[in-house]
Amino acid sequence: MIEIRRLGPQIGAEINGVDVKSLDDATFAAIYRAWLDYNVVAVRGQDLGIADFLAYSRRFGRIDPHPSKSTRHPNFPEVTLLGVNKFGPDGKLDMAVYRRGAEGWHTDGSYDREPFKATQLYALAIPSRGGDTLFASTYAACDALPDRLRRRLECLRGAYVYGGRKKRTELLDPEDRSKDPVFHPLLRTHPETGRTALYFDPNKILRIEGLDPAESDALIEELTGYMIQSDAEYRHKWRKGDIVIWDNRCSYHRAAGDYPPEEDRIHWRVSIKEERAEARF
Ligand SMILES: O=C(O)CCC(=O)C(=O)O
Ligand SMILES: [Fe+2]
Repeated sequence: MIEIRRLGPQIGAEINGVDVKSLDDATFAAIYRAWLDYNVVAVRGQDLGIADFLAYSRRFGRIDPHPSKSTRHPNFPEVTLLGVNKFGPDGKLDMAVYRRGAEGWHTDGSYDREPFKATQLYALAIPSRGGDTLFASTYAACDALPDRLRRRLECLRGAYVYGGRKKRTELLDPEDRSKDPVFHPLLRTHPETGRTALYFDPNKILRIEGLDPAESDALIEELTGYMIQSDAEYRHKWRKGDIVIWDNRCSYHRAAGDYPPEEDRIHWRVSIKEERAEARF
């Protein structure tokens, strides 16, 4: 029997009592509903092969291979490997692999014309300490904006590229490192819940369209201050066999990036986009 338990005050839910390899449509619909309601969902205790992980992930939408080609699974390009090849040929810790996702709060795929709907991770190896993933609600960030700021954001868009202003593009192949920016409104209505969220990523934003550079920098700094609302966070402590999916349309996340580097922390990861046409089920 499926059991859904709320974890954080606004976001985060845990699901027990299911095997995602053999879910009927009604049980999947309950997981999907919980995900829309709680934005981050952890399904515990799964034992999956890579084809199982892909088949389950496709129930949420279309899987898109990540632009970081060097971290793709060699046989399954839609799957990104996290925590694999952490040490270079010289034996040195590769910080871009070890600290992937730990450089700050972010939403995945804002550099893409069609940003990621969801990101899903499956935990294959978990260190003895550290290595949590932190989440925060961007609905709450939007609700916290003062009226004057919210009204100002209504007609503004951000320009985004992979690597942002700091040009953190180490994980990309050299020929993929300079792409044109894409534009997204700073306030976005979630297409499935109808709620408005702050859509903003300080690591990938270049500037705010139509503002002079000083104004744009000042607004980026001001918005950064609203991202994390303390009653709207959830911190996931991983167990091997967890599948965690988060909704990039209404949450931020970051890796803690603090586990003992000599230990393994390995996940399969997929980026999921909106379905093009057909219904999901
Ligand atoms: O490894 C993690 O905890 C999350 C990394 C991350 O930001 C991502 O996979 O998008
Ligand atoms: Fe991320």
